[in-house]
Amino acid sequence: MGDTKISSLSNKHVKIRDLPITWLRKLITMIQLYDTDNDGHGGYEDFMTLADRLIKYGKLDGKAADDVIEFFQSYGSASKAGARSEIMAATGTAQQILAAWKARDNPAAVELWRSRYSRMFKIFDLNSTGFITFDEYLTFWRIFGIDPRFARMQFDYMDTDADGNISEEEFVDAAIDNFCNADLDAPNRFYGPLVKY
Ligand SMILES: [Ca+2]
Ligand SMILES: [Ca+2]
Ligand SMILES: [Ca+2]
Repeated sequence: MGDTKISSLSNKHVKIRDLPITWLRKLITMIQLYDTDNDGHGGYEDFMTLADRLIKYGKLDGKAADDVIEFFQSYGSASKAGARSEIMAATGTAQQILAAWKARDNPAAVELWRSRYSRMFKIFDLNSTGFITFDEYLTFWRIFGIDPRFARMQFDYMDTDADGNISEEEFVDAAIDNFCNADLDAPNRFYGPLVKY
């Protein structure tokens, strides 16, 4: 695979066309899902739309609804320093992809993603049981508008101990693998079927 060679390239000189195609498709899939207003990149308004959808579909109110808004506000904010904010500050899809590619090789950025996805897990654990059931998982697909026919396949893929629920560790590991794994045959579909590119 050409992945090792690409990872060792100086990030400054990486072009979109140099990136492994499966990883690129995963990133474009993710960016398109977050880009709810289709202006080419995931920005603050998009995150607020996702928060509204989750509150509505999850029938949340009170503190649960406040937590969702706070989570998406912090996730969508470009004001904080670090690699994550470089992704959020990017104003186009290509810029956002290249910033994400750089973040992938940065342990501090990956740690930040882990903590974001830990919080995301708690948000989608709608009834705070400490695990995500398949029904709760469908809410995740619904707010992003992903075709639910593929939800069971991905749920079973993430459920590595096959206990019928997604634990926080399973959720975060799958999210980070989706983001970091540049193998061409990577089977993880954390954000659903990949877009064509
Ligand atoms: Ca947008
Ligand atoms: Ca739950
Ligand atoms: Ca499990």
